[in-house]
Amino acid sequence: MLRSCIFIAALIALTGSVPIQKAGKDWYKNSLVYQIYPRSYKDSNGDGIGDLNGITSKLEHIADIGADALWLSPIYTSPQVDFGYDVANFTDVNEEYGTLADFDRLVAKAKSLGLKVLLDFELNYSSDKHEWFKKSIQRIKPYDEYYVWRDAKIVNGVRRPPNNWLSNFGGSAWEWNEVRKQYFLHQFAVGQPDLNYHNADLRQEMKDVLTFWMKRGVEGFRCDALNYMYEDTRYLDEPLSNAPGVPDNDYDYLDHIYTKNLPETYEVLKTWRQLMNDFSATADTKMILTEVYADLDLTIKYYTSGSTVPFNFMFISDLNNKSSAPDFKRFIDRWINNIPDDPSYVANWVVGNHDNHRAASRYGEKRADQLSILSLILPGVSVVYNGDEIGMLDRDFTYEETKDFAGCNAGPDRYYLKSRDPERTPFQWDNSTSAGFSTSNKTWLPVNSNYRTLNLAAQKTASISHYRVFVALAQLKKKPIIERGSLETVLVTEKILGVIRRYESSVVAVLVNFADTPVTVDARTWMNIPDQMIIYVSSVHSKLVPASLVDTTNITVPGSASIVLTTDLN
Ligand SMILES: *[C@@H]1O[C@H](CO)[C@@H](O)[C@H](O)[C@H]1NC(C)=O
Ligand SMILES: *[C@@H]1O[C@H](CO)[C@@H](O)[C@H](O)[C@H]1NC(C)=O
Ligand SMILES: *[C@@H]1O[C@H](CO)[C@@H](O)[C@H](O)[C@H]1NC(C)=O
Ligand SMILES: *[C@@H]1O[C@H](CO)[C@@H](O)[C@H](O)[C@H]1NC(C)=O
Ligand SMILES: *[C@@H]1O[C@H](CO)[C@@H](O)[C@H](O)[C@H]1NC(C)=O
Ligand SMILES: CC(=O)N[C@H]1CO[C@H](CO)[C@@H](O)[C@@H]1O
Repeated sequence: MLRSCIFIAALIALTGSVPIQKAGKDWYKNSLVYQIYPRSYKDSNGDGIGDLNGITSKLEHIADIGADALWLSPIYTSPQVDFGYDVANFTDVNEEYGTLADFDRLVAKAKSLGLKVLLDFELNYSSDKHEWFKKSIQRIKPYDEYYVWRDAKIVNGVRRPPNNWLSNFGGSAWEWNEVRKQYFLHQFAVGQPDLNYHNADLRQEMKDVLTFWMKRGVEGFRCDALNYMYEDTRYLDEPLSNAPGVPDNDYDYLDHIYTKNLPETYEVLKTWRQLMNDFSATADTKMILTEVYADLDLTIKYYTSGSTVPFNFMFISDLNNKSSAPDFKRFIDRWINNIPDDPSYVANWVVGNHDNHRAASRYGEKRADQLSILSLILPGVSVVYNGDEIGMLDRDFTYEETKDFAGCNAGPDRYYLKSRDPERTPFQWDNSTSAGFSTSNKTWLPVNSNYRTLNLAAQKTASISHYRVFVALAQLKKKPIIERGSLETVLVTEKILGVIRRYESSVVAVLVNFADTPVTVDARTWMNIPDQMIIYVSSVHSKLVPASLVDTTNITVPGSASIVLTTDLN
């Protein structure tokens, strides 16, 4: 039962100032990492493309939402075939995004706001425009072995690729080079030749790249597609996956036993961790985030190989809007129970990213806040993609509008299954031209037409908004109860997931309703919480009033709503 009993103190707590970010060796253990997609964040020069100076001008927003670190998707020199994931120079900034001097200004301002800067590290391949590749084609030492070159297989007098390996973007992973008269491997686009980590000179080059950026103040790296780093040097055909309905040129047609998750990957990661620890023994712990879409045991192994945050993609890969409360409980418990037993290892919760549909689109608008609530109340590192703090939605694209070549390659009938454009549209700052992203009305990807109502400025002034929910949660996250409190997950009913954090005499309790109709429960008994608690925040569509007192013995959770209750607001 709800009573509209408003506490003045509660309101002050809800609108109070943002706590200071943490420093020190343990800073990462209860941190909020905010992912920025630079091309779509903020355009400072009116060319319709986001840039570094744009990001610098918006760093206050990142501090305001309580982030500890910002991770920039690739900013390196690139022909932009895969929007920056194809790197032509690992130690320079893409012209469209600015210069190294702009980068230095970004880092300096971030530091002044207590924010750490993390970079994406594209370790697996380079662009075919990279000098190394040009020299490798010419067989110039030491570059000749920087890439994976193999002779053709001649079948009945016809030249064929060395084996059946497929690219993640469809078709053979091998491309013939007329000059060198060999095939090179590209597990992604043709313009992204795979680097050869079996070569010691190449391994050293990549370490030098890490050092280059650490000298410029970078405090961690997110390693892209790490599990593809090595492949089996016997170059055997991969077996068929027998996945139903998958065409024979689709990556999912094969079972990737020779090109993914090889044990050498873990060894290379350990050398990078050592390098980063040695770089500055007195500084805060450097963060390594590893992107691996793999089974739990393979993912968990990255903890003990130097990763601070082996991305936990459960909210993306394992769970969706059809999942039940027991499904959520099972996956959350499984992760918590599998973290290696050492206080240096903490959980992490990824809400969304630039490769997957937006959280509010995956789970539906009524559940837009559910993942933010769970990721910020559960212990450990919360990883949030820019725009999710205001509940941005996917934009539907036609095939003609599609820019992402993963979509273009899939063709007009399947592009929408592969394209990542929907979740990459410009950030919606306000209701002015191009949502305040750019002064130009022509932007590299179209702005979602919902920006007139769905934007940051509007959400800052509204009394209830995704932004307000998010900021309130981030403030709560800084408190000892979330940083150090105990954790329990319970099924209050088959439809209601409960998450309880306790610290000294305080309690924070989350109730998530997986039914789309209201459910009334005795949360007091099933969650062992006080009879009366205060609504700290609740999902926007719940229509519940923050700071009101509830009787937990008979509490009604609206359909699809999530509620965060507290015992006190101090
Ligand atoms: C990469 O950029 C750096 C500037 O940091 C420049 O000095 C270097 O020559 C470039 N390397 C290549 C291979 O183009
Ligand atoms: C549930 O997810 C599917 C797939 O992402 C989506 O198409 C559908 O709109 C979602 N349902 C709701 C109610 O949003
Ligand atoms: C875009 O801007 C140009 C120049 O300011 C203007 O002429 C045009 O009407 C605008 N287009 C749209 C769709 O707003
Ligand atoms: C645009 O946003 C401003 C500030 O948020 C607001 O005052 C104004 O009413 C909005 N205009 C429209 C047309 O929504
Ligand atoms: C619980 O609350 C509902 C209304 O939300 C009310 O109808 C019901 O009588 C209450 N039950 C008890 C035991 O108080
Ligand atoms: C995803 C990707 O391109 N992975 C490559 C990473 O680098 C190794 C170098 O040995 C390649 O073989 C992988 O295919």
